[in-house]
Amino acid sequence: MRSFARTPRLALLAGALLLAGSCGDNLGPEETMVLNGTSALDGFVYIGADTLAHTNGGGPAIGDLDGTIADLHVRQFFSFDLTALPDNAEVQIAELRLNQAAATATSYTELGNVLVDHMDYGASLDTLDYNRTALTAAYGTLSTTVTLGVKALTVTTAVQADRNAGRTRSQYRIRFETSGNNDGTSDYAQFTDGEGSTPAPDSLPRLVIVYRRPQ
Ligand SMILES: [Ca+2]
Ligand SMILES: [Ca+2]
Repeated sequence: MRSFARTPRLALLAGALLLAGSCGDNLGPEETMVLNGTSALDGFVYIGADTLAHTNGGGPAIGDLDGTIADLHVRQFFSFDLTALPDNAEVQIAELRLNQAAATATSYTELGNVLVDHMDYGASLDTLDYNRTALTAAYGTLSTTVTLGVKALTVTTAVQADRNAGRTRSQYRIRFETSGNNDGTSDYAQFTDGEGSTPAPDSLPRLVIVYRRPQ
């Protein structure tokens, strides 16, 4: 239901842009491309007693796992291949859609909201990416609640920046505002990765891009 609730908003925005665009510019009609996440590049990174980067399924999560290992923190990463977009496409709207498949009951009250960092972590995911300097840190808030389902964030300027810089991927890191609290109880959420390896992998990672091309 949540994913349906998001769709009209995008359609509404797209409609507004279409009206604006009809006032004399030389751009063609809106076109929409839905990009799936690149599963080989999405995954999670632990830091702490068990530092590792994992891209092949497993147990993706953000938050802390200190119920198992003291002060072990984890973040998730997502990557989208932009090369299918036409070279002359002018991005009008882009929306990141990630499925929250699980969350511990007090994860948000203890660690805060889920933030998105706009990243360039390149052609591999490694342990340095946990703390790698973002292109834009705290680009936006993806989720404020344990409620499961698809969470959406408008990332138009991030995708436009990727295109302007000639990057072939649009990449994101998600994390809680507080990385972890080392309270002896694991506090985490799980967002579905490209392999669909979380519980309830109903919706895989998506980047929806509305663009127009010169006529
Ligand atoms: Ca993966
Ligand atoms: Ca904890």
